[in-house]
Amino acid sequence: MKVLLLYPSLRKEILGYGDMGAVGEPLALEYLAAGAIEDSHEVRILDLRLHPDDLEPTLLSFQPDVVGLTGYSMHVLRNLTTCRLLKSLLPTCYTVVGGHHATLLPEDFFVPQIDFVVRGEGVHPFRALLRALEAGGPVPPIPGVYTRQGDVFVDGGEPLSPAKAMSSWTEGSHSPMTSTAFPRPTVP
Ligand code: B12
Repeated sequence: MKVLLLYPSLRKEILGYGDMGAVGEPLALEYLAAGAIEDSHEVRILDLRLHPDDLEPTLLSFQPDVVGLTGYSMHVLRNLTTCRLLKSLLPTCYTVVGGHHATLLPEDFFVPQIDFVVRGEGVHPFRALLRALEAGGPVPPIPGVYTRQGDVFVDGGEPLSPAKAMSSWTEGSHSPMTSTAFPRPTVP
């Protein structure tokens, strides 16, 4: 199958320093690609932070069967818009979202333009999903994967590795989401 993996771009809409202020290689997508290539899928990664204008041309020239999107919480709205555009251009292409926000709040992606939401570790469920899609017929329950069936998303079971382990606060992480890590200063 032809698989396109997308890292979203926000330009300077959310972070003042923009996409290029703190850019790392799209490691999650590289892991997913490595797994999919093992199963002989044709895979491309498009990092929209570096190539913000290439989405439509790539969709139209590559004609992927499956598009996988990663993202943090700040990327949710952009990923929803991207999937809507994608479905309007390629109605039969499957859309899969994963990453930090999909792990924390998968229900934010329970919308018609998204077909699968992956929680937690992604390589094994993504491989299993691609195999199932390639085989055709209904997708069996896959741990960590929510599958859209009409208007509802069906839970394939707990992820193989605990989703919480990916998001819980640990000393040394750089962006705490809890108020205990950086307590508010008391105002005299
Ligand atoms: C390295 C890192 C960075 C690096 C590199 C980031 C980059 N863009 O490449 C730097 C230092 C630059 C960085 C910056 C920021 N970061 Co940062 N960062 C991390 C860190 C420590 C590891 C992320 C990583 O590379 N993991 C390795 C990859 C392989 O794992 P993964 O992304 O989780 O992917 C796996 C699964 O999620 C899943 N998956 C992921 N995508 C997809 C897609 C599909 C289709 C599927 C099926 C599966 C799937 O499969 C993958 C393999 O198992 C995490 C904390 C953590 N411990 O995870 C925070 C973290 C992701 N960062 C966070 C934040 C907030 C930021 C900043 C916004 C901070 C800021 N205020 O500036 C910036 C954003 C920069 C930017 N422009 O994008 C938050 C996100 C919170 C959230 N709710 O979204 C985290 C979770 C830290 C935290 N606990 O708060 N970051």
